[in-house]
Amino acid sequence: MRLPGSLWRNIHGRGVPSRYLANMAANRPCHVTVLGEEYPTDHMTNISPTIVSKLPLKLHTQPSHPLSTLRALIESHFPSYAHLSSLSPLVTPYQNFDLLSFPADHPGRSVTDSYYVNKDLMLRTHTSAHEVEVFGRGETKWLLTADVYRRDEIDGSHYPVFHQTEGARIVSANSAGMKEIEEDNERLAAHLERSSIEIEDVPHLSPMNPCQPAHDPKHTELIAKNLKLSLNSLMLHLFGGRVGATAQNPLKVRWIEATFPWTTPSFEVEVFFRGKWLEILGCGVIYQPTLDNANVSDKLGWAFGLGLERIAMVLYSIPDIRLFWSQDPRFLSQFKQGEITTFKPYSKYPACFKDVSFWLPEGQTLHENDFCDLVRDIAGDVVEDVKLASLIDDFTHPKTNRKSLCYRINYRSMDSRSLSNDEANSLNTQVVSCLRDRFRVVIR
Ligand code: FA5
Ligand code: MG
Repeated sequence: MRLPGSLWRNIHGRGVPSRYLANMAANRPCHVTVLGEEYPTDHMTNISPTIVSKLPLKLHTQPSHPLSTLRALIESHFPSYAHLSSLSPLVTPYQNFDLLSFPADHPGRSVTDSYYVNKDLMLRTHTSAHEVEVFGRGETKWLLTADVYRRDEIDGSHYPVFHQTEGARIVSANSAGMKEIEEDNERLAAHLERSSIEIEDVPHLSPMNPCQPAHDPKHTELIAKNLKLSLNSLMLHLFGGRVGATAQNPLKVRWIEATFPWTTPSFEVEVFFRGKWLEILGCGVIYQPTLDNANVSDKLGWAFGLGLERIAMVLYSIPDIRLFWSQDPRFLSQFKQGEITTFKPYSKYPACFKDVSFWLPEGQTLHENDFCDLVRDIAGDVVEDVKLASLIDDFTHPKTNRKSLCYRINYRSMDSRSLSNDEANSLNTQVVSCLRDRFRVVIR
């Protein structure tokens, strides 16, 4: 891996540690600077300069930004909850995965899916990474909003950084705790009955979505019901009236069974918007070992994780996820803190497609996320999407056994000015040369 010197810095200590020699051999600098701190690199290091540059931005705390208004709107619906929004994105794989019972071979742990500073430190891939820590501090009802990072493809609804709000509630696992939940369920059900919302539900428990061995099924039913009522009422608060949800045309919400390693039963929620079901959150009854890890074994409860961009794209009619990162005054000046307004698109510049066709060295593969990160490091937000150009171009030569790939990159500026063909060519030339250096490919 070769990265620009501004971010990666070699530190020459006394003597030459073996890690230093290993990094030299891999053409990898010894240290990386993240949020002003230096960290040693190793074979897992894959955090890129583009990603590092996003870490200080915290869009969900920037006044007037749609993500900040949405965070405040969600918080206002849970006034008695603790509201957290300043936890560091750097977590250990132990926090992000192990404390939540992710199996050792879960694909989310791989360097193709997650960003690692080194083997012991990574960027959180979800806000659930903080569950054990926050429960361990004694919080019983809380919301936590934060930036999360995942290596992913590039298109209009996928960006390697997005924002989530985690919400959780735990109560004592005794009759007093269950009474508290039952009373809340009655209150929420009465409120929802009077509202225009059409809910497609699934049973709280099923053979594929079972109760935990440590739980009384009656308690699980009450907790799952409280989770569903709390979230249905949040959906109504967020979407009701705003996106044309009226008595004649009620808001449609659909519950689906899901699986998460640290909840069971588990669910996902989709909202019907402009003719499509949109997945906006995952949730469930917290797996008891997660609460044991937080030293609150005498409690039980629920947790959810909402995707803020997905919801904001619906509420504000924002068509492209890159726009959230725009510094263009034509974007930013459209929004005021606390107000949900319809985004007015400004002139869209023409797309500029460039193909990159190459042979991989024999036996070598190239993960699409590695290719996308390389392109983003060079072209930044000027790249709108990256697609495998055609299946024909993804083939293995019968004689040489070498694999050939062709990606089509769409360069298009979403900000300030049109991108000239010369500029797109120059970016594409840099992509090609970086691809040659980093992956030893042969350009076709
Ligand atoms: C999670 O991240 C779980 N941590 C949610 C959870 C929390 C489950 C607590 C149980 C208990 P998932 O990967 O499905 O789950 O992401 C949650 C939401 O984040 C999705 O529903 C979606 O709205 C949003 N999301 C996921 N991936 C992306 C992406 N690449 N771009 C934008 N939003 C995304
Ligand atoms: Mg999901």
